[in-house]
Amino acid sequence: MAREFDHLFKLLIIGDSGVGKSCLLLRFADNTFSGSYITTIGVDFKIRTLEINGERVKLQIWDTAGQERFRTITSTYYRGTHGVIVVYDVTNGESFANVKRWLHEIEQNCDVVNKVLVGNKNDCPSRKVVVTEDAQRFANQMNIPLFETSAKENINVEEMFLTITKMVISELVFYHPLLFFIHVWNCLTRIKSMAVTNGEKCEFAHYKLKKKKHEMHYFLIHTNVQTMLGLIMTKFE
Ligand SMILES: Nc1nc2c(ncn2[C@@H]2O[C@H](COP(=O)(O)OP(=O)(O)OP(=O)(O)O)[C@@H](O)[C@H]2O)c(=O)[nH]1
Ligand SMILES: [Mg+2]
Repeated sequence: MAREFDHLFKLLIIGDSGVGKSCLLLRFADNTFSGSYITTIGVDFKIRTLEINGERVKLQIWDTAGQERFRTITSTYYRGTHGVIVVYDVTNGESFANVKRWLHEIEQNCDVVNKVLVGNKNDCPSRKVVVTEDAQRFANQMNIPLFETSAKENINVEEMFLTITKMVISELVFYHPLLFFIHVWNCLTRIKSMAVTNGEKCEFAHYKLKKKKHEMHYFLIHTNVQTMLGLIMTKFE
């Protein structure tokens, strides 16, 4: 029986109240948008499964409440999180200023986690107060990718979720040699079954197989270098 998914990741959306966290999630999970504002109470979540490089990735996306009165509840939801999406509203300077506070909260609750910074409501130039250059400079300083999105107009939403998912995958593959081998094994099995079941796709599958082999060598070298460096470091500690 085919597996339902190859990876299960938990993503968390945080940011000030009213910046559009729930709308981003609704756009990504259900491709819908509503102009009326219903503040989130506590936490809510939605699931969407993506196919990335032939692997099924199930995303469990937690949408937290931005309102101060729910802060204590929200902090418990950081446990087991693979990626955090920090949202501000490009039409609200205060929500951008508060991003530092949200990043600090992540630091206090997670050891190492993938992050993206999202400037939402990027659909009305006349109301925009957080200019792209300032946001980009800040994102570079913090070493976090920046996305300017619109849940309303469906701009950059899919790209943003895809990027953070790929960041989580590459980190997993990079830091855990065992997972790397499972990943390669999964790819090879999938490509093989594709080649068997679909005659005309054989050539394409063969090409992908060759490409995967290159990737495998690349990652092998990297993981070995990582391990060696780790060993050297422990000798000097
Ligand atoms: N113009 C515009 N409005 C948006 C966009 N995204 C959300 N909104 C509006 O902003 C308001 C707040 O959106 P929500 O998604 O509920 O905000 P939230 O961040 O989840 O707020 P809390 O649950 O209180 O933390 C709603 O009225 C939405 O219609 C967008 O991309 N563009
Ligand atoms: Mg909400």
